[in-house]
Amino acid sequence: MPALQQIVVVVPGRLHEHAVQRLGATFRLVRLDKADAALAAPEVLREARAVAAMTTIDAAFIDAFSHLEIIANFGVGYDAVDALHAGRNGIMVTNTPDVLTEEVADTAVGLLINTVRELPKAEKWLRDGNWVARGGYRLTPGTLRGRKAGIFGLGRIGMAIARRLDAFGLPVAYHNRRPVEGVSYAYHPSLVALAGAVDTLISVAPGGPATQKAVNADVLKALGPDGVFINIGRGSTVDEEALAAALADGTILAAGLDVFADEPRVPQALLDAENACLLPHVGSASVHTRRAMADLCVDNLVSWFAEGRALTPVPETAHVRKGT
Ligand code: NAP
Ligand code: 8YV
Repeated sequence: MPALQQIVVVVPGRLHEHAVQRLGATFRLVRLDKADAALAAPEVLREARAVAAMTTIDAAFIDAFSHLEIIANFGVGYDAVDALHAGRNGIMVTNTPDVLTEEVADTAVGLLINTVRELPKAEKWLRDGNWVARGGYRLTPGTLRGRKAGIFGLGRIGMAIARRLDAFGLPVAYHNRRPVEGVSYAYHPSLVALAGAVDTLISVAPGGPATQKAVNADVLKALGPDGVFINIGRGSTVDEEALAAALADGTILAAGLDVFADEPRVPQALLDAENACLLPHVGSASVHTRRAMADLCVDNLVSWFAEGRALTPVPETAHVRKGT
């Protein structure tokens, strides 16, 4: 496709290698160390028509380009991209939904079981020689049996988690801004009401101003002393100080966290919490799923420039149409 080969696509920061290879083979690829317009040559700022990224793309970076048409985000969560600003300026933003849904739901349920049944600690017990020297690992205070699950963010991934919990025999309730049509799970109009009605809260809500520190001290108190909190969504949705305090003083039983507010930095108080199971943001991190995300990220750009339409626009830019 020679026409595509003349289109300048900027990749700031790191990106999945398969995406980089496809972009290089299809477009005129320009790499920047990070999303800082000062690092780009003036002709790149003038000529670039697309950005593909898995890093923060703010309004200043967007505004630095004079002919930018589309930003392809690697990841379904696009809270790091100023999509509202892009949409207001007629710039399309795409993300990578669906292709990671089942993988992330698998991870969420794995994290829940690890948290409640302490499987990583039990394995460490064996590897450290304690099984021989001291006997079996302790009976876990936590169990999935008899639990009631609440999902904060019953969207694509939330539904996939709910289906898995159905199979585990756990009743499911949820909180979104509005009830989901055609779903029989109990709806709670506030997060604190949901937390009060369940003992297992799973957050898979997007990041951003509307969900900033939504899981706060009140929510954790409502969850109660047998409460388990799982976060597979975004770290910014949690008041991490309140969570560490709740874990330390028994306000809740345990937490399983795949995401943190300031990744890759994890607060010391959470690292110190014996009753927290911590993962380094691996929800979608299999070779299979990351490659599918890379393909969808690039396919959005190919479709935009070859067919004139994005495959998976984010809601804030769904109105944006390709000019001539
Ligand atoms: P989705 O289909 O858009 O679902 C998001 C859900 O959150 C929707 O049901 C939405 O319902 C609800 N929601 C949004 N804003 C809300 C608010 N202010 N208050 C209450 N509910 C709200 O997205 P998805 O594909 O399931 O992905 C969800 C999130 O998971 C992503 O945004 C990303 O942050 C995270 N994620 C993490 C990993 C990982 O590796 N850990 C991987 C993939 C995704 P309403 O619009 O009706 O409120
Ligand atoms: C990715 C994610 O690992 O899709 C998302 O929203 O959080 C993960 O699947 C991440 O976006 C890539 O850095």
